[in-house]
Amino acid sequence: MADLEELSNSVIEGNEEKVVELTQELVDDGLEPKEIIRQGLIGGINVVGQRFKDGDMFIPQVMMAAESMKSGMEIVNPLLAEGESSSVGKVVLGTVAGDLHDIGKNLVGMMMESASLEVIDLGVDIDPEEFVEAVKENDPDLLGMSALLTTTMLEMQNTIELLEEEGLLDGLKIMVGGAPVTPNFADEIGADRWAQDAAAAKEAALELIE
Ligand code: B1M
Repeated sequence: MADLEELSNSVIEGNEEKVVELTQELVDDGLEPKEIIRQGLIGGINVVGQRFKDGDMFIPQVMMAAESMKSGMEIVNPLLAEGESSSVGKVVLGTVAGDLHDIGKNLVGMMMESASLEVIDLGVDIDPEEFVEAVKENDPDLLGMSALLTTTMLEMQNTIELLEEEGLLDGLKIMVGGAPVTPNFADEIGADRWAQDAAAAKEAALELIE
């Protein structure tokens, strides 16, 4: 019989096939979906997050682990009873206009998902109007913007200004990050938080949404 530790280890190993098989077995054995998520899937990705932070795991391994966790989640999430949703908050995330770098943003999104945040990833090259539309449509708790180019980071400011013009900043937290973005810049443009890496972004998101 499958157990939760085996599931969590398979997430850490990034063994997607095994994660799917074990998750289904645990469901068939009648285990609570919440337990499967908390102790198996998220339990595993939390270890991955810590190892990544400590420099003991690298980007490709983290991505494989996150993909495995997601596949397990797809089996369990529909089984959660109404009002028992595993999401603790909603995040809209994207890379700003003119910028096609998405590796860091994807890692940030995966880490946030591992913390039970619902992430709506808009992709790359997202202009201020598109961010504004997504905020109107999804009513998120947090908007996260990523930029990797010194020439595109100013789009973060343009987006915040447009959100303000549209009266959408009430109750909406803003987080920015990416290699050229500094805490000072985040302050100057009126963002609520800057985060250095994906693990810090996850922690900051949870604090902001709390
Ligand atoms: Co480009 N690129 N690139 N590039 N590229 C950089 C960023 C650069 C520093 C390389 C260099 O010159 N040394 C330089 C920028 C210079 C500058 O502006 N200061 C550069 C350039 C110039 C360019 C082009 C203009 C090159 C050209 O065509 N002449 C071009 C621009 C294209 C465009 O965007 N319009 C370009 C293109 C590309 C590729 C397409 C080839 C590819 C991107 C592929 C992809 O993303 N799908 C690419 C890559 C891979 C890089 C480097 C090598 C690596 C970036 C990366 O993925 N890092 C990069 C040089 C480098 O950084 N060493 C470089 C790994 C990733 C995990 O880290 O993205 O920093 P990072 O994300 C971290 C944190 O920053 C933070 O957490 C992440 C995870 O820990 N974080 C957040 C990120 N977003 C966050 C959001 C948050 C919080 C934290 O809250 C919401």
